[in-house]
Amino acid sequence: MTVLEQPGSYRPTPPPAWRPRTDPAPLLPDAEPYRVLGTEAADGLDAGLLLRLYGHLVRGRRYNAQATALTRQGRLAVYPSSTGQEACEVAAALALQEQDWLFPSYRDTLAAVARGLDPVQALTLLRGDWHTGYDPHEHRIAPLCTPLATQLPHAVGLAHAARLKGDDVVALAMVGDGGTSEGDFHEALNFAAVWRAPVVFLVQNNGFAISVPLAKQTAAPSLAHKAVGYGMPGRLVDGNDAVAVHEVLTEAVQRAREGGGPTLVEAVTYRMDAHTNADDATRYRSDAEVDTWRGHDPIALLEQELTARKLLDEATVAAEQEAAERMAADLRERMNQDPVLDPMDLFTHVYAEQTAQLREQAEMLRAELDAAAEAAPASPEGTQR
Ligand SMILES: Cc1ncc(C[n+]2csc(CCOP(=O)(O)OP(=O)(O)O)c2C)c(N)n1
Repeated sequence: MTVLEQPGSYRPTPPPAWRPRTDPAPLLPDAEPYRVLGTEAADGLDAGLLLRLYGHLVRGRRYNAQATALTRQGRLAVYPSSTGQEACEVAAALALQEQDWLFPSYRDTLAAVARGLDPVQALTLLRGDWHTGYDPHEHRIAPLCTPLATQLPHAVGLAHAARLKGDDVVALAMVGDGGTSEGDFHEALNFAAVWRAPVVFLVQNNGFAISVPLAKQTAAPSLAHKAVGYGMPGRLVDGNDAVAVHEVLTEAVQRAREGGGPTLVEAVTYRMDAHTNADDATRYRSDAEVDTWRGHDPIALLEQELTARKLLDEATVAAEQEAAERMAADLRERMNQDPVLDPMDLFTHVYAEQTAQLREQAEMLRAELDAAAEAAPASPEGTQR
């Protein structure tokens, strides 16, 4: 007699004993973002580190202001400012060792510059040029990535490959809160955790993905909580506290280097400027909200700590401001020079061996350029724009 013929007597066999494969408790982020400045944790901090961070933050803010001004002068096509987020940018760069790799998004110019990239080269792409503008291998900085979150699987791939080769390399990948909704975010974190790849994911939660606020982006308790689903630790940090971000990232990088696997860090911060110069932020957020964040400014927080510890005097502030002005003047001057570009360059790096179709297109362009050069009076400057 079957079970169906005896409905009242059916007793399901209990499932095999189940327990989580990983204890989720140690992976959970703290309830509150981790802070150092203005707390007891700041006692005994290395003065050299504080002053180094301060100098980078001051120059970084000036860089954002100058690059934004260059968009108004038509020298840059677009600039996504990281004003308000400088602590994340600088700490990300300083947490890495020389042999490590940085995978930035379009907003992370400052991180690239803090890692040593020429400030002009960092703006080449945003100037409307067709290529990255720098050699990614020279400073181990991947191209500033515009398609959201695609830099994350690249970072995981590089880190995993480095480990297979036995190279001591950690990859730090930066992404915005909006980018966490992309499939690439999921694929990168899942692969990284399964393979224990030496990667650190830094999410800068700056409140918005253009006009979309975080509440419409995710229903998760925090973005750091997402880490638990992949089996890696999630850390929540005050993204405007440069020392806290530096400490958390340095720990995560160290953990990755020692074979401990990836970490997801959510830095809670705020984008003080509009999404880019092409955006009007007043259409989706209030001045009062922006003012609240002005009271938690990353540079002011560090200045307060330095002043309280008598590490900052007027002369030091003036010297840092002067250094920032010199950097801005140099940036202005070099960005105001017209680059001389060869349109034929378009074909140079597409394939190692050019296809017949590309060869045909290149010949067509060559002929058009030659015809245009014959028709117009010769220009010694070459092609300008
Ligand atoms: C795959 C992809 N989809 C859409 C866009 C258009 N886009 C550019 S920026 C942006 C918002 C991203 O916000 P977030 O990830 O929070 O980073 P933030 O700009 O705040 O630094 C969107 C949707 C894009 N660049 N790539």
